[in-house]
Amino acid sequence: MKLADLYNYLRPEIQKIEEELERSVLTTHPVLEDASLHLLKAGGKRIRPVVVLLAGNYGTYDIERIKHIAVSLELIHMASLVHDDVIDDAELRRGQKTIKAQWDNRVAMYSGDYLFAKAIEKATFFEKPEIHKVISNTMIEMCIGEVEQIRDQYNWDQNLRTYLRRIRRKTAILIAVSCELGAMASDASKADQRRLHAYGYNLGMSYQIIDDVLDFVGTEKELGKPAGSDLLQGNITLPVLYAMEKDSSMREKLREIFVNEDPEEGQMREVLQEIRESGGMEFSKDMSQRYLKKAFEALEGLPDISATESLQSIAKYIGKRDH
Ligand code: 2DE
Ligand code: MG
Ligand code: MG
Ligand code: MG
Repeated sequence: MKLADLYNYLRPEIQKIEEELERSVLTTHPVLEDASLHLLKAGGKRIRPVVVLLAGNYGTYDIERIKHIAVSLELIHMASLVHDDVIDDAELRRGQKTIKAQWDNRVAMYSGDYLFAKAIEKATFFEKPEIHKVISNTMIEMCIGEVEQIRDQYNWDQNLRTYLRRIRRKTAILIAVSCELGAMASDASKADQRRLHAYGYNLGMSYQIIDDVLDFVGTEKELGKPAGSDLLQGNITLPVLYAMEKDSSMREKLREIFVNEDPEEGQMREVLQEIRESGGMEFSKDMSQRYLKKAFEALEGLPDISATESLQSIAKYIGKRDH
């Protein structure tokens, strides 16, 4: 099954989530509503709600029950992006202007808070205390991830472990719990909840590593921002770590050109090219594929139902993603 087929087959459910999302951001305040709708209408793959719905099939499937989890997790994701774009000073998101660019940082901070509040409102429908606990922990981990990313900016001496820990917090955990909670709310077995968590975690890791590769090899049009933005902002991702590990003069070179955190354009272009040619792209893609393989393996113990096939399709799509 292809990803488009998967979305087609889930169409009525996705439609329902879409309507719930739209309903939940409506408010009497025009700016908060416009800003939230602006991000919502910019689209997105809705991976988190989709995996919540799929995971619901491993227990007693009830869309009326799990839709609240799907919507809440997507709202948390959206809120985190609105705040992230303030921190990263980003102009574009999903091919549209970010809230901070269209309005300003203050509107973005409060729109983000507003989306969080709406996510919490949905939580009133969650029946199990365990679900609240998992979500709170996830949000805490995401905050830690962002704070550590700031701490590690321009730190040319960091290692693979700090990188993996960072991407686990900023991306993988939310996808992992989306899978897990869909199953938990549907009373799936503990073993299946664990398998789905492992699937989501490995899928998220694989996804973020590819995202970090694409930041080097994608075109400005595909990325919606200039290539090399991560490095320019001092965010050290896997290809850079590899290039520095392979040739320590690269580490010194980066230290030098980023001495004032503002590299000269020509030097930046040169170093980007060197990283592209370092073997770091191949190494990173390879590591991404290894996580993907683990995601497939996590699915092995699950029953042979169409949801399992759909989760495989999502993993296949992530493996082929090139922009
Ligand atoms: C995106 O990372 C960051 C996602 C996590 C944001 C978390 C925040 C903490 P990127 P892109 C802001 C607050 C959130 C809570 C409490 C849930 O690498 O390239 O900047 O998409 O991603 O901008
Ligand atoms: Mg960002
Ligand atoms: Mg960021
Ligand atoms: Mg990125």
